[in-house]
Amino acid sequence: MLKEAIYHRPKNNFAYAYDKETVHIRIRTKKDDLTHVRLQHGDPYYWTEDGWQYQLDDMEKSGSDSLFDYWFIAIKPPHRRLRYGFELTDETETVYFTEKGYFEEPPGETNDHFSFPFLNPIDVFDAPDWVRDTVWYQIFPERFANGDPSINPEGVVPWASTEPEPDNFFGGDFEGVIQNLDYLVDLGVNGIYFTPIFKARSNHKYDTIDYMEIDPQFGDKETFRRLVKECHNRGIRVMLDAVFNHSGYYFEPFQDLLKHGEQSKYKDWFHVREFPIQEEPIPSYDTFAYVPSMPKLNTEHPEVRKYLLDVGRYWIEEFDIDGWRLDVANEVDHAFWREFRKVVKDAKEDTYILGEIWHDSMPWLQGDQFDAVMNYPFTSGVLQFFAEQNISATDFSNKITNVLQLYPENVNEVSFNLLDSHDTSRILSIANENKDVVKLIYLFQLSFIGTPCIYYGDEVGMTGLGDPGCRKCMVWDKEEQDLDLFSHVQKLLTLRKEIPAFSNDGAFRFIKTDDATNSIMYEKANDRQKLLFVINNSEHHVTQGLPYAETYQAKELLTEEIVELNPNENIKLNPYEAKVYYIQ
Ligand code: ARE
Repeated sequence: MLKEAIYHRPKNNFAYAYDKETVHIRIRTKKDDLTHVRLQHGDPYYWTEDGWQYQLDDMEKSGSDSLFDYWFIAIKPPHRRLRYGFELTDETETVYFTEKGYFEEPPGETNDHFSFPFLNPIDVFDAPDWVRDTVWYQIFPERFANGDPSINPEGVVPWASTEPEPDNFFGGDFEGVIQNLDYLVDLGVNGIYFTPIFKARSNHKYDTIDYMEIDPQFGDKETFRRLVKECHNRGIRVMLDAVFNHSGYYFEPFQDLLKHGEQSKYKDWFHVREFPIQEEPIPSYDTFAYVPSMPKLNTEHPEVRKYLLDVGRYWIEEFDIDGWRLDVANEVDHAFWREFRKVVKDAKEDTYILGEIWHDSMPWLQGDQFDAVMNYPFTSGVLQFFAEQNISATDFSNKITNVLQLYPENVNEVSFNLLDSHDTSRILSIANENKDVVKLIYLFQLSFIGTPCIYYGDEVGMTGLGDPGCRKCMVWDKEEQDLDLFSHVQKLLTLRKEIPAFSNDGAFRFIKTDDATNSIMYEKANDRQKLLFVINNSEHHVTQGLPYAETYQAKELLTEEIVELNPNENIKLNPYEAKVYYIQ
């Protein structure tokens, strides 16, 4: 037994409250090392003359990656307290593992065990219920639709007349979004994430001038109010982008600082390292990256905190928005986010808080800060396997397993799973414009655990490399839209809505990964439904044996054919073909 590989730590992704009565326990061991793992657990205070009273229950191997196996069990401790240890068995020995190390016999002293002291309901990670059933659509407002040319910004160029540049304008606005909401309903999404809409100079609006004002090129507050209402009338939630890490150059307090230097009353609103202020060669104040026009805000300063918290509350209370996406969330202090959570949940209990973090985000996902993060680790696994075709099927399953083990299950169920965004190349371009591959990617994304997001225009086959190439004007001309891709996404969204096991009510499990054929098989299942996904991510014809010993009737959901799944017959797949069997 390789003890050095064994890892467990309470109160994070290895031991957490799943709901008000259930604790999930996981342990990591070396891959293929152990044959059996049991959890020894009991109430710390339940003693009789025979000593501590505990139970031993089997843990299930819930997944593996390239180095490790992960074991899982759900426990409902009757008095919400838990003391526990692990019984670990390999081919040659059984040992007991607790907070104090390894023992040959189960330790009788509960002091030695791991402790989950008490399941306090207020500490349970609790994202709004509606999020689990949400499919997001990301809109970059300058580029979605120009519905009111009378408010075009200066120097606007005709829609799609040229490539997007870092500083050109096409005049997208709220009216344009309102006019096209039925298109989104038809597609089947039910949440919109808007990149920033507040007053700013640039076309992307990440350089805020005034957080309490709508940028006039998008409309006014009345138009925005109408936009939110029209969305809500159609069952669509609205999430805005909060750029609280930094302000824009023309934000009044920063202008005051530039003007009055050390004498400015806003001196401490920012992080000035040295006066006089200079922008070159690198700014003498902290910024987003080294961008001088994005001075970092001092969120520890009480006035800054108050101002930004008021912003967080204002757009909820006055306009009824449903969520905040937090820009550069990991560079802002945790204390601020804890307060932010209180304020926005107080304004509306089921507000969704999504942090923009590209890395491991467990410290923000403990229930006291964010409800989710943008799941870029998911993105990178999907892109590498499907779009870039530079990792094997096994590497892919290792990566995805890793993503699932990184966070608690209740966190995974609301994780924001994106394929691309306004910061990256578009999915079709990353996939070398191979539409069949993109169809497989949508199948995987839309059948996975979490809440998927579609970047505007991807569904009709838009392309574009990087920022600003990915920010082209939305294609509205039906002749230029890829309607076949649109129908594919639409169909998957319908399946996600109609079959609970397709979405978050089905547990995800890889069944097989075949490196020789570059194909994968996974299952989504709950007590009532079972779905088998078979995906051929290669340019060859592929056959795969079934993972079942019995014969089943099934409906293939993409073709709607009724078929018999016979263990003696192979499944045949064309190049880049997928099959989804709904097993009866
Ligand atoms: C502009 C130009 C770029 C140029 C950049 C730097 O367009 O071509 O490279 O300036 O001078 C906004 C605009 C951008 C603009 C930028 C600066 O949308 O167009 O870029 O402002 O003016 C990291 C951060 C993450 C951040 C990304 C971009 O961690 O928070 O970088 N994303 C948000 C928004 C952006 C926005 C800003 C932040 C600033 O989503 O749209 O940019 O408000 C790795 C790292 C990540 C890194 C990621 C991407 O994986 O681990 O930490 O994210 O790559 O670089």
